[in-house]
Amino acid sequence: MSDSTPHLNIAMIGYGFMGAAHSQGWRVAPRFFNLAARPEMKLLVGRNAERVDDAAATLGWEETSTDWREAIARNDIDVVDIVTPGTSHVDIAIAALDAGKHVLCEKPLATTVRDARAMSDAADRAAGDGAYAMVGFTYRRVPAVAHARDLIAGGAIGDVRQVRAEYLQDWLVDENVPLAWRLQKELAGSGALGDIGAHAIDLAEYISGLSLTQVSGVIDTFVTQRPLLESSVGLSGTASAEMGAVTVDDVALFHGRFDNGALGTFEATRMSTGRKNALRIEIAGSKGAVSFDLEELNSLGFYDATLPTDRQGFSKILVTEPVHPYIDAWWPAGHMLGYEHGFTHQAKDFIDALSSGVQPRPSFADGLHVQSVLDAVERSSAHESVWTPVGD
Ligand code: SOE
Repeated sequence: MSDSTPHLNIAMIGYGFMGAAHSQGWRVAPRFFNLAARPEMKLLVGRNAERVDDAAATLGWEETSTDWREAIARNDIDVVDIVTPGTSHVDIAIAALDAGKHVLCEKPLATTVRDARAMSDAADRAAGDGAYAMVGFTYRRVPAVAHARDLIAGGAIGDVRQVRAEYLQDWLVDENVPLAWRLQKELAGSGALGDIGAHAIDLAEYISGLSLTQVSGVIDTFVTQRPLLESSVGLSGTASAEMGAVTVDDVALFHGRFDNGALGTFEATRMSTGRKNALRIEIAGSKGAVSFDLEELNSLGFYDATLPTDRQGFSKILVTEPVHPYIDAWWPAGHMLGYEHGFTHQAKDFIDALSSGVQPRPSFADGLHVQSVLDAVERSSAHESVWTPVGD
């Protein structure tokens, strides 16, 4: 990148878990990828002045503010990156898009279909003026995931018939984990369903190239009261003696029908004792199958049913060759990548799209679709798991 490379000034709203991950992406992307514009980590926004100053110093942001409206009002800000709890996405994203800023927004897009639709409409309006919006379904940027999609798009497994997608965590097994924002419906929208089920839905559709049209599901909450947080809205914090109601699901299970007639099973849970961050997808087709597990993210399982029977079997492709997506910017073959690389690839892909004036994916319309699936699962669960159309 030369000195004449244009700059893209970023303002990031929020600085928790995702804020740290996005910062890593903005910081590292220009050092490994040849980008047409250089991201500048200009402004970090958070409500508490002291904490946002500390976060900016740690994560590498130039300036801070305690009001997200400052990011919208400033002419020198090109991109607004939203990593706040779900409930605030709608106001920030629409204000930013209406002001002509590009927007990157964490998933799920919103807490309701109504808000997600308003955001998608705002994104359509802004795209007409050259400002683009993207949702942070980061796992699309894991090389093995992108490779699985390429294989399926190239016909390597034939027609997709079955999809199995599960995202399993266990951080809520402990009943003393306090009532953080991810456990409150008004802040998060839903629980395991929206927080991690949204990833399983997006990945299943992204890898298979299919779209869910109807679902039948059940959601449940096993621990209905948790200690209130004494301070902060983060995942951690001190638990007080007072209890509050958990208003979101701990577990969501559903079946889905895709637009080509394929069937899917989905599970999202933060109660799967022993499973820390197991996002697993298996897709079976008429000529083969692929299988991915985030806990082994450098590899992809592949079964080729067209081989002579005596040679058939799942093989493990180590997705670290320069021919694999994103890899030629990194290390020699076999030198592993990790969780954080997805955020670097996300920053790279976003900047590439903005620089070439094309709509980055997943778009807000894609985010609205996932929100509609989440909503259909909740409605199905409320009506004895009846098959429910996904109404985008
Ligand atoms: C962010 O993309 C995210 O979905 C978090 O919100 C989840 O809690 C995390 O475990 C997976 O990533």
